[in-house]
Amino acid sequence: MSKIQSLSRTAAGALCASLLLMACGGGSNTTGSTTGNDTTAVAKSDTVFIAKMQFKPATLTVHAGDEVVFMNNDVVAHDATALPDSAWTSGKLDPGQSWKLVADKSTDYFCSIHQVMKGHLEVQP
Ligand SMILES: [Cu+2]
Repeated sequence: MSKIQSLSRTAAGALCASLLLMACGGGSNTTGSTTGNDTTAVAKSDTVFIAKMQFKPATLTVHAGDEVVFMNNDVVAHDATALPDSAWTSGKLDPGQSWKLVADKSTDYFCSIHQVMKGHLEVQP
């Protein structure tokens, strides 16, 4: 069992490495011919993991329009709810569930189920 796992991990690592190489190759081929600002318009996706009664990272910095995924990796249900006015909420996320938010403006947030759990989303223009 452990042998199979380490084999597949190696395969995944090799795949990642070759993808990285391809990405690098593509980038260097096109750098001279495309306008330099293209990448700033591409929305990214970042993830806040929920585990052991904490949001990780506790402060996440993104750009407006980026996607923020809240992923519950804990063994109990949580949510993510904007403070102080509940401008948005994930609703209850059971273990293994996730929820996506498109970042709009900076805000504190918390878990309304466990109100000591707090996080901050820093949104840059
Ligand atoms: Cu919670």
